[in-house]
Amino acid sequence: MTQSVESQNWGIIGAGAVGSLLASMLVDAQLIPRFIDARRSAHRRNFVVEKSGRSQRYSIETQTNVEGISVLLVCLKAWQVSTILASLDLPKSLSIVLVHNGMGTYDQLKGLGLEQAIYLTSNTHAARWKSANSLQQTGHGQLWLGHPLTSTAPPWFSSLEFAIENCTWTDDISQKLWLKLAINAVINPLTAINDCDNGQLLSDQYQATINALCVELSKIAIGSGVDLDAKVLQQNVRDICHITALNSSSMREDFSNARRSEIDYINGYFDKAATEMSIDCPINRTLYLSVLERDKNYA
Ligand code: KPL
Repeated sequence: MTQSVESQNWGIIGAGAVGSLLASMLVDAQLIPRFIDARRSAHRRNFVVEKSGRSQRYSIETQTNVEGISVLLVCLKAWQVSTILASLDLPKSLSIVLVHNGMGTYDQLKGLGLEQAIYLTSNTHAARWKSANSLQQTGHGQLWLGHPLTSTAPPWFSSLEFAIENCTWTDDISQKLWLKLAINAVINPLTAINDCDNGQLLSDQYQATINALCVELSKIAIGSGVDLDAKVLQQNVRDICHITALNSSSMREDFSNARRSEIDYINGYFDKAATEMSIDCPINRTLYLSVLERDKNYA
Protein backbone atom coordinates (compact mmCIF):
# COMPACT_ATOMS: atom_id res chain seq x y z
CA MET A 1 0.00 0.00 0.00
CA THR A 2 1.41 3.40 -0.89
CA GLN A 3 0.49 6.64 0.78
CA SER A 4 0.69 9.84 -1.26
CA VAL A 5 2.83 12.65 0.13
CA GLU A 6 -0.33 14.84 0.16
CA SER A 7 -1.96 12.52 2.69
CA GLN A 8 1.05 12.61 5.02
CA ASN A 9 0.90 15.28 7.67
CA TRP A 10 4.01 15.46 9.80
CA GLY A 11 3.92 16.56 13.43
CA ILE A 12 6.84 17.05 15.79
CA ILE A 13 6.41 17.10 19.53
CA GLY A 14 9.42 18.55 21.32
CA ALA A 15 10.87 21.69 19.69
CA GLY A 16 14.30 21.30 21.27
CA ALA A 17 17.55 21.10 19.32
CA VAL A 18 16.95 17.69 17.67
CA GLY A 19 13.23 18.31 17.08
CA SER A 20 13.94 21.68 15.45
CA LEU A 21 16.80 20.26 13.35
CA LEU A 22 14.57 17.47 12.01
CA ALA A 23 11.76 20.00 11.43
CA SER A 24 14.13 22.10 9.31
CA MET A 25 15.08 19.01 7.25
CA LEU A 26 11.39 18.21 6.65
CA VAL A 27 10.77 21.81 5.55
CA ASP A 28 13.74 21.61 3.15
CA ALA A 29 12.04 18.53 1.64
CA GLN A 30 8.74 20.46 1.44
CA LEU A 31 6.96 18.19 3.88
CA ILE A 32 5.57 21.14 5.94
CA PRO A 33 5.75 19.78 9.50
CA ARG A 34 3.84 21.28 12.41
CA PHE A 35 5.02 21.45 16.02
CA ILE A 36 2.61 20.17 18.66
CA ASP A 37 2.57 22.03 21.97
CA ALA A 38 -0.47 21.52 24.19
CA ARG A 39 0.77 24.09 26.74
CA ARG A 40 0.56 27.13 24.45
CA SER A 41 -2.05 28.52 22.07
CA ALA A 42 -1.45 28.17 18.33
CA HIS A 43 1.44 30.27 17.04
CA ARG A 44 4.37 30.12 14.64
CA ARG A 45 7.82 29.12 15.86
CA ASN A 46 10.51 31.18 14.10
CA PHE A 47 14.16 30.17 14.20
CA VAL A 48 17.36 30.13 12.18
CA VAL A 49 19.34 26.97 11.45
CA GLU A 50 23.02 26.91 10.49
CA LYS A 51 23.73 23.78 8.45
CA SER A 52 26.96 23.14 6.55
CA GLY A 53 27.99 26.78 6.98
CA ARG A 54 24.68 28.19 5.58
CA SER A 55 22.05 29.91 7.71
CA GLN A 56 18.39 29.60 6.84
CA ARG A 57 15.25 31.00 8.47
CA TYR A 58 12.30 28.71 9.33
CA SER A 59 8.78 29.56 10.46
CA ILE A 60 6.78 26.54 11.57
CA GLU A 61 3.14 26.45 12.59
CA THR A 62 2.56 25.20 16.13
CA GLN A 63 -0.78 23.65 17.06
CA THR A 64 -2.08 22.45 20.41
CA ASN A 65 -3.22 18.93 19.42
CA VAL A 66 -2.48 16.20 16.87
CA GLU A 67 -5.59 16.85 14.77
CA GLY A 68 -4.79 16.15 11.11
CA ILE A 69 -1.36 14.68 11.87
CA SER A 70 -0.56 11.26 10.40
CA VAL A 71 3.08 10.80 11.50
CA LEU A 72 4.27 12.17 14.84
CA LEU A 73 7.99 12.49 15.57
CA VAL A 74 8.46 12.44 19.35
CA CYS A 75 11.58 14.45 20.20
CA LEU A 76 10.91 14.85 23.92
CA LYS A 77 13.17 13.86 26.80
CA ALA A 78 12.64 10.14 27.52
CA TRP A 79 11.05 10.88 30.91
CA GLN A 80 8.44 13.20 29.34
CA VAL A 81 7.25 10.78 26.65
CA SER A 82 4.58 8.66 28.37
CA THR A 83 3.06 11.53 30.39
CA ILE A 84 2.81 13.90 27.44
CA LEU A 85 1.56 11.33 24.91
CA ALA A 86 -1.02 10.02 27.41
CA SER A 87 -2.39 13.57 27.79
CA LEU A 88 -3.11 13.88 24.04
CA ASP A 89 -6.07 12.55 22.11
CA LEU A 90 -4.21 10.31 19.62
CA PRO A 91 -6.08 8.91 16.61
CA LYS A 92 -5.65 5.14 16.14
CA SER A 93 -4.25 5.64 12.63
CA LEU A 94 -1.38 7.85 13.89
CA SER A 95 2.18 6.55 13.40
CA ILE A 96 4.36 7.45 16.38
CA VAL A 97 8.13 7.71 15.87
CA LEU A 98 10.23 7.85 19.04
CA VAL A 99 13.37 9.96 18.63
CA HIS A 100 15.10 10.27 21.98
CA ASN A 101 18.02 8.92 23.96
CA GLY A 102 17.55 5.86 26.13
CA MET A 103 15.19 2.90 26.13
CA GLY A 104 12.06 1.95 28.03
CA THR A 105 9.44 4.32 26.64
CA TYR A 106 8.10 1.80 24.10
CA ASP A 107 7.15 -0.59 26.93
CA GLN A 108 5.71 2.30 28.96
CA LEU A 109 3.47 3.37 26.05
CA LYS A 110 2.35 -0.21 25.32
CA GLY A 111 1.69 -0.56 29.07
CA LEU A 112 -0.62 2.46 28.84
CA GLY A 113 -2.58 0.61 26.16
CA LEU A 114 -1.59 2.75 23.15
CA GLU A 115 -2.76 0.93 20.02
CA GLN A 116 -0.97 3.12 17.49
CA ALA A 117 2.01 1.81 15.52
CA ILE A 118 5.12 2.89 17.42
CA TYR A 119 8.40 3.09 15.50
CA LEU A 120 11.81 3.35 17.15
CA THR A 121 14.88 5.26 16.02
CA SER A 122 18.55 5.45 16.80
CA ASN A 123 19.59 8.99 15.94
CA THR A 124 23.02 10.61 15.87
CA HIS A 125 22.10 13.87 14.08
CA ALA A 126 23.01 16.55 16.59
CA ALA A 127 22.47 20.28 17.03
CA ARG A 128 22.82 22.91 19.73
CA TRP A 129 21.16 26.23 20.43
CA LYS A 130 23.58 29.14 20.05
CA SER A 131 20.85 31.44 21.37
CA ALA A 132 17.09 31.11 21.96
CA ASN A 133 16.19 31.07 18.26
CA SER A 134 19.43 30.19 16.56
CA LEU A 135 20.33 26.55 16.06
CA GLN A 136 23.58 25.08 14.79
CA GLN A 137 23.91 21.56 13.42
CA THR A 138 26.87 20.05 15.27
CA GLY A 139 26.92 16.56 13.83
CA HIS A 140 25.94 14.99 10.51
CA GLY A 141 24.91 11.65 11.89
CA GLN A 142 22.50 8.95 10.93
CA LEU A 143 18.91 8.06 11.70
CA TRP A 144 17.99 4.38 11.84
CA LEU A 145 14.29 3.62 11.87
CA GLY A 146 12.66 0.31 12.69
CA HIS A 147 9.76 -1.44 14.37
CA PRO A 148 10.18 -4.07 17.10
CA LEU A 149 7.63 -6.43 15.54
CA THR A 150 7.66 -5.85 11.79
CA SER A 151 10.41 -5.77 9.20
CA THR A 152 8.35 -3.85 6.63
CA ALA A 153 8.96 -0.12 6.33
CA PRO A 154 5.79 2.03 6.58
CA PRO A 155 4.47 3.78 3.43
CA TRP A 156 5.68 7.20 4.65
CA PHE A 157 9.28 6.00 5.10
CA SER A 158 10.35 7.08 1.58
CA SER A 159 9.46 10.71 2.45
CA LEU A 160 11.49 10.57 5.66
CA GLU A 161 14.38 8.93 3.82
CA PHE A 162 14.31 11.73 1.26
CA ALA A 163 14.15 14.48 3.90
CA ILE A 164 16.61 13.29 6.54
CA GLU A 165 20.28 12.85 5.74
CA ASN A 166 21.45 9.22 6.14
CA CYS A 167 18.04 7.90 7.10
CA THR A 168 17.89 4.11 6.85
CA TRP A 169 15.27 1.47 7.59
CA THR A 170 16.49 -1.51 9.59
CA ASP A 171 14.70 -4.74 10.41
CA ASP A 172 16.87 -5.07 13.53
CA ILE A 173 16.34 -1.79 15.37
CA SER A 174 17.01 -3.50 18.70
CA GLN A 175 20.70 -4.01 17.83
CA LYS A 176 21.10 -0.33 16.86
CA LEU A 177 19.26 0.85 19.96
CA TRP A 178 21.36 -1.21 22.36
CA LEU A 179 24.60 -0.01 20.78
CA LYS A 180 23.49 3.65 21.02
CA LEU A 181 22.20 3.04 24.55
CA ALA A 182 25.56 1.59 25.61
CA ILE A 183 27.48 4.49 24.01
CA ASN A 184 25.25 6.94 25.89
CA ALA A 185 25.69 4.94 29.13
CA VAL A 186 29.44 5.54 28.88
CA ILE A 187 29.73 9.07 27.50
CA ASN A 188 26.76 10.82 29.11
CA PRO A 189 27.29 10.21 32.85
CA LEU A 190 31.10 10.47 32.63
CA THR A 191 30.98 13.83 30.81
CA ALA A 192 28.22 15.14 33.10
CA ILE A 193 29.89 14.10 36.36
CA ASN A 194 33.35 15.26 35.23
CA ASP A 195 31.96 18.38 33.50
CA CYS A 196 33.94 17.81 30.29
CA ASP A 197 33.44 17.72 26.49
CA ASN A 198 33.05 14.30 24.85
CA GLY A 199 36.59 14.47 23.41
CA GLN A 200 38.16 14.73 26.87
CA LEU A 201 37.06 11.15 27.59
CA LEU A 202 39.82 10.07 25.17
CA SER A 203 42.48 11.03 27.70
CA ASP A 204 44.33 8.25 29.59
CA GLN A 205 42.73 8.97 32.95
CA TYR A 206 39.33 7.62 31.78
CA GLN A 207 40.44 4.54 29.82
CA ALA A 208 40.41 1.95 32.63
CA THR A 209 36.91 3.01 33.76
CA ILE A 210 35.56 3.15 30.19
CA ASN A 211 36.96 -0.28 29.31
CA ALA A 212 35.61 -1.92 32.48
CA LEU A 213 32.22 -0.23 32.00
CA CYS A 214 32.07 -1.49 28.39
CA VAL A 215 32.66 -5.04 29.68
CA GLU A 216 29.75 -4.67 32.12
CA LEU A 217 27.39 -3.20 29.50
CA SER A 218 28.34 -5.90 27.00
CA LYS A 219 27.49 -8.64 29.56
CA ILE A 220 24.05 -7.10 30.17
CA ALA A 221 23.35 -6.74 26.43
CA ILE A 222 24.45 -10.32 25.68
CA GLY A 223 22.32 -11.56 28.61
CA SER A 224 19.38 -9.71 26.99
CA GLY A 225 19.95 -11.51 23.68
CA VAL A 226 21.83 -8.69 21.93
CA ASP A 227 25.18 -9.31 20.30
CA LEU A 228 27.34 -6.48 21.72
CA ASP A 229 31.01 -7.27 22.06
CA ALA A 230 32.90 -5.24 24.70
CA LYS A 231 35.80 -4.46 22.33
CA VAL A 232 33.42 -3.32 19.59
CA LEU A 233 31.67 -1.09 22.12
CA GLN A 234 34.99 0.38 23.32
CA GLN A 235 35.91 1.20 19.71
CA ASN A 236 32.48 2.76 19.07
CA VAL A 237 32.79 4.91 22.20
CA ARG A 238 36.24 6.08 21.06
CA ASP A 239 34.93 6.84 17.54
CA ILE A 240 31.97 8.87 18.87
CA CYS A 241 34.26 10.75 21.28
CA HIS A 242 36.45 11.67 18.28
CA ILE A 243 33.57 12.63 15.97
CA THR A 244 31.79 14.65 18.67
CA ALA A 245 34.98 15.78 20.47
CA LEU A 246 33.80 19.36 20.99
CA ASN A 247 30.22 18.39 21.89
CA SER A 248 28.82 18.79 25.32
CA SER A 249 26.75 15.63 25.89
CA SER A 250 23.02 15.97 26.44
CA MET A 251 23.40 14.83 30.07
CA ARG A 252 26.09 17.42 30.77
CA GLU A 253 23.74 20.02 29.23
CA ASP A 254 20.94 18.75 31.52
CA PHE A 255 23.28 19.25 34.47
CA SER A 256 24.28 22.78 33.47
CA ASN A 257 20.68 23.79 32.70
CA ALA A 258 19.34 22.42 36.00
CA ARG A 259 17.14 19.83 34.24
CA ARG A 260 16.29 16.26 35.12
CA SER A 261 18.55 13.89 33.15
CA GLU A 262 17.63 10.75 31.17
CA ILE A 263 19.71 8.50 33.47
CA ASP A 264 16.71 6.27 34.32
CA TYR A 265 16.35 5.40 30.63
CA ILE A 266 20.09 4.92 30.00
CA ASN A 267 22.23 3.53 32.87
CA GLY A 268 19.02 2.85 34.81
CA TYR A 269 17.79 0.64 31.95
CA PHE A 270 21.04 -1.36 32.11
CA ASP A 271 20.89 -1.50 35.91
CA LYS A 272 17.34 -2.90 35.89
CA ALA A 273 18.26 -5.53 33.29
CA ALA A 274 21.43 -6.47 35.25
CA THR A 275 19.45 -6.85 38.49
CA GLU A 276 16.86 -9.06 36.77
CA MET A 277 19.63 -11.31 35.48
CA SER A 278 21.73 -11.14 38.70
CA ILE A 279 24.72 -9.72 36.80
CA ASP A 280 27.02 -7.66 39.01
CA CYS A 281 27.76 -4.29 37.33
CA PRO A 282 29.32 -2.05 39.99
CA ILE A 283 30.59 0.73 37.70
CA ASN A 284 27.27 1.17 35.91
CA ARG A 285 25.47 1.04 39.29
CA THR A 286 27.76 3.71 40.80
CA LEU A 287 27.28 6.07 37.84
CA TYR A 288 23.51 5.44 37.84
CA LEU A 289 23.08 6.09 41.57
CA SER A 290 25.31 9.15 41.52
CA VAL A 291 23.29 10.85 38.73
CA LEU A 292 20.00 9.65 40.24
CA GLU A 293 20.93 11.31 43.53
CA ARG A 294 21.60 14.59 41.71
CA ASP A 295 18.33 14.20 39.73
CA LYS A 296 16.27 14.15 42.96
CA ASN A 297 16.53 17.95 42.97
CA TYR A 298 14.85 18.17 39.55
CA ALA A 299 11.98 15.66 39.72
O1 KPL B 1 23.89 11.15 22.08
C1 KPL B 1 24.76 11.79 22.64
C2 KPL B 1 24.31 12.68 23.73
O2 KPL B 1 24.98 13.66 24.05
O3 KPL B 1 23.24 12.41 24.28
C3 KPL B 1 26.21 11.59 22.30
C4 KPL B 1 26.33 10.47 21.28
C5 KPL B 1 26.98 11.23 23.54
C6 KPL B 1 26.80 12.79 21.63
O4 KPL B 1 26.99 13.87 22.47
